[in-house]
Amino acid sequence: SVIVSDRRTLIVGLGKTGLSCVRYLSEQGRDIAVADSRQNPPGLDELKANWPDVPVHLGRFDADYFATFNELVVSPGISIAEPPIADAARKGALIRGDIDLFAEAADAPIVAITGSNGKTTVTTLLGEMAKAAGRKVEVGGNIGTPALDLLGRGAELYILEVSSFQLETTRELGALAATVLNVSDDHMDRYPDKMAYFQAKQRIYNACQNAIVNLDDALSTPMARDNLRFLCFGFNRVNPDTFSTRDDDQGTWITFGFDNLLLASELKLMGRHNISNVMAALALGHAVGLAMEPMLAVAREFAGLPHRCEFIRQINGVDFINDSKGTNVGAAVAAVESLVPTTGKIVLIAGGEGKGADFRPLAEAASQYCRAMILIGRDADAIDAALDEEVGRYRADSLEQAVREASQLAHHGDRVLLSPACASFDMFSSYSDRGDQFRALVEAL
Ligand code: UMA
Ligand code: ADP
Repeated sequence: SVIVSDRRTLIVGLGKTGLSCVRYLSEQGRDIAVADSRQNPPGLDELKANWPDVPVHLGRFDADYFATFNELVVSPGISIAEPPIADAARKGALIRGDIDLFAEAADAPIVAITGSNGKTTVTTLLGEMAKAAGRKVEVGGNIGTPALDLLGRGAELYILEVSSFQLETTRELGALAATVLNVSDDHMDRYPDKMAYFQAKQRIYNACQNAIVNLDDALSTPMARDNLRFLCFGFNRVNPDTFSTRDDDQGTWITFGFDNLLLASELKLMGRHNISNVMAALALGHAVGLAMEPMLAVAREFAGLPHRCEFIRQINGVDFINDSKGTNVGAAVAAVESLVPTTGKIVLIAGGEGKGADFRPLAEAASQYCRAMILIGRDADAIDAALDEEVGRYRADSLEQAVREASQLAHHGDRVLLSPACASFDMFSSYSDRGDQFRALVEAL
């Protein structure tokens, strides 16, 4: 890339991402400033302590100030449609994000994972597989550690979880292997329509070498396919270059090409969606040359992450399951479908901040599999309105009341599932806070 000596960069946002950009760009000796719309953003103390000379502009974004920069590095929590940012872009400023800076600087191959659901599971699983296969790997991005903070640690391979927000500001990621795991409604409060969300996700394939395509979701397929190699995954599609499944009298096999790799029953992960996640991780790993045996050993041992279809305890024959990370409709539907007990039904606790989603797919799953729904949070009404009449529904003002209600409604053999289909910020500080409170309440029953 060309180093323009008079380039002035405004870092927009002072959360984790903003700070990582300050750290990286100041190391590069670049002329930077920071803006955050909040009066007291989270990274302020650290900025003042370590980079006292970097100018900081707090409070309402000022279009005139933004227009004095020719490059804006925008954090994912801020929409690039915000007028001061859109204006600066119109005047010729380059709008980019931390992943774009990372792609330019990365000194080892990148594996990139996006999708509406399963990102963190696949990213973590693949990270473990790469370690087991003897690679020096750094894992980060949307999963937690900002991508730029992974640089300079001697990685041989980077594995990044990337969100649609991060992809909007990424021009050419140039991944060795990348995937859109699946696409269902999410973040409809940030996008004008589904197409815009889908297009943001598609940018993960820009300048990519190996696309890992989910055959069960057409929206996973790259739109542009020049010089792109395909490796596929999907259920019941045994084929060359495809990770798939095959059923026989021993059960469901996960396959590659025509070979059986392992039985789904050997996995500690629960649910059909996790079989898909395992196939995706194997395909990504294979695309970057990881050996199969260590990958399979990790797949067998991996027990999943907290708050994702996590079993808490059984009380009087009722399982309690924490899926607090089920923060959109697609996730909650997958959790319900995966967890229906053989003899009983599901009592589902859902609700929160709905992000403008269409709840009809959840209503359909509820009609089929749920004994009752307990609705909480800001968008309880929106979910209620989507539900069929015959589905029993109850309102709860607190998670505590919801758990109590659910445990009373559940029959022997049922499962009580917290999979809210919504963000948590109306009642909790985060999805993990919501899940931790749920766990504590269930343990206290
Ligand atoms: N904010 C303001 N004004 C500002 C800047 C930010 O109000 O000027 C608000 C945003 O609206 C948002 C919050 O601050 O509510 C955090 O935004 P941010 O961009 O500063 O976030 P970071 O702390 O940098 O964390 C981001 C990701 N957060 C978001 O995309 C909102 C983290 O993903 C990610 O782990 C981190 O970068 C490192 O890469 C979190 C997330 O919720 C876990 N991601 C969404 C998801 O998974 O659904 C996309
Ligand atoms: P993300 O990082 O994309 O939010 P996670 O791996 O954290 O994904 O999983 C979040 C939730 O999404 C899970 O708790 C589960 O309810 C659902 N989920 C996970 N994988 C899939 C999948 N492949 N398809 C549909 N839903 C999924």
